Amino acid sequence: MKKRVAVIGAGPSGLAVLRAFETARRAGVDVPEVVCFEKQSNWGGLWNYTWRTGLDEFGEPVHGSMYRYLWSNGPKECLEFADYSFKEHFGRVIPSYPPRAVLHHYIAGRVEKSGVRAYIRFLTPVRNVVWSQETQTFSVTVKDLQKDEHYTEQFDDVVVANGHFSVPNIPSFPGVEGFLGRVMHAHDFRAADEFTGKSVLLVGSSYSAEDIGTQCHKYGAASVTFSYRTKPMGFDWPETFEEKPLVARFIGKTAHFIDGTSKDVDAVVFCTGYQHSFPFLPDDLRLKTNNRLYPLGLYKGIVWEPNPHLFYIGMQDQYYTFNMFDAQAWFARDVILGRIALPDDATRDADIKEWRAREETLTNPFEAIDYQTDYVRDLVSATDYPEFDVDKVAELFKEWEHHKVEGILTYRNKSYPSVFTGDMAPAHHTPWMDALDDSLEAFLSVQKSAE
Ligand code: FAD
Ligand code: NA7
Repeated sequence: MKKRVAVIGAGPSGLAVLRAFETARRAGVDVPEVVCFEKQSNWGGLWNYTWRTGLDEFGEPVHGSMYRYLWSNGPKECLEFADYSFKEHFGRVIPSYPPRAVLHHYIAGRVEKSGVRAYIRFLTPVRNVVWSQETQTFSVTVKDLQKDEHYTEQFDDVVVANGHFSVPNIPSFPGVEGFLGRVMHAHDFRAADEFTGKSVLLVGSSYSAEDIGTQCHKYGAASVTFSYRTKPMGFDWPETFEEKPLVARFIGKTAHFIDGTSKDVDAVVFCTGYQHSFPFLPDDLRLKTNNRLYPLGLYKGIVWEPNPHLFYIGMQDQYYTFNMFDAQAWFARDVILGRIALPDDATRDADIKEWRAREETLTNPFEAIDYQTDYVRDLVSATDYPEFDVDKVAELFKEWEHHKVEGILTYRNKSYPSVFTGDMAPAHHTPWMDALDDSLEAFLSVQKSAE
């Protein structure tokens, strides 16, 4: 009987797996039957915008954490697919920092062309995965949301690609229950114009705080205050911004910080990160980790150590995204196809420990970029995923870091060359701070040449 592979999730990671198998099939390889289960009605994962928060129309937790007016927070040249350039997709060069809809179009375009939609069962969340030692197969139970029915099928391998920026981590602070204003997590943030004229407090000091804070400023917030636990972001913020240490308590509309200072605010947004969550997996198959570059338990960051029929894609903290998911998907595919022979348990364990030990020595973003670059290089060299110059991508990431330090409100006006086609991106027709329309049509209208 033909082998069967289940893929959980049709975001960029799950789609990379479908694309990997389809590429092999089209090259004449006898590939397994692949079935992808996706709980949303469309593909693209987080890039598939939803206005909903909380529960969806079926009572399922809403996956989406993206918001209106979200623009890529890194250069598109760093995430470009090695087998499908932006130029190929759009038929011309486009600026380096596209809004969400443009990136969704790009992700979808590649998989549409490879015809993999037929492998996806939409509106079908995975509920339960059980491994049988006896039959050496997984029983995967899913719910068909439209029919309101559960069913179970058998698979030889399972690939978990359900993302890890969807289930919010929400701490509590004394007095927050009595705060006289809006309190929410970044997962539920949808539009910055809700905060026009308001003073906003963002708890957290990473990407969500930085981006939601600058969005609120762009759409007219009166002030933006960040509260950090470990260290401030330290950018050269506009004068209506402040960075404060951790909140000690809330009284009325006032946030009191542990350094004894305070600030009156209208709204609090917890930008306190996300949890890796796999409610459909039993303990013996479930990855337990925080958001980091090398979670334990995964050989090459992909293959579940205790059971190499289970794979995880995209579970790392991410500098690299789409092309790293591709590199992982090609690797997982080749293990499943028997093209990559896994070493014995002890060798796998030693390899994981070596990567993890190096991860623990990293002290700054530049070292972290080099680390993830080496990780991607290692994966790409193991498969027939098109070789690409990861050192050039690393250089672009480092340039991006410098550009953010030079101007947190202006870095998105910069342009970078494609690692694949060599073309320099043109400047966008409108500086990011003035570009209030984030639609694909507005973004792709008249372009200027690179500055
Ligand atoms: P996801 O995109 O989360 O997709 C997972 C899929 O699994 C979803 O479609 C979901 O519906 C499905 N799923 C979940 N549970 C189940 C289940 N039980 N059964 C079936 N299906 C299920 N990256 C960048 O490169 N650039 C950016 O600018 C950028 N901005 C970001 C902004 C925000 C606010 C967030 C939260 C993330 C951002 N990212 C960005 C990172 C983002 O994680 C990746 O770009 C990418 O979306 C990860 O892909 P994924 O497929 O691993 O996960
Ligand atoms: P991250 O990058 O995981 O960052 C989480 C932030 O939340 C980080 O600054 C943490 O502080 C902070 N945090 C976590 N728990 C607490 C508590 N209890 N109190 C105060 N602060 C806390 O998540 P993001 O949402 O910013 O980014 C995730 C993705 O979304 C990313 O890929 C982006 O592209 C968009 P710490 O520094 O650990 O002290």
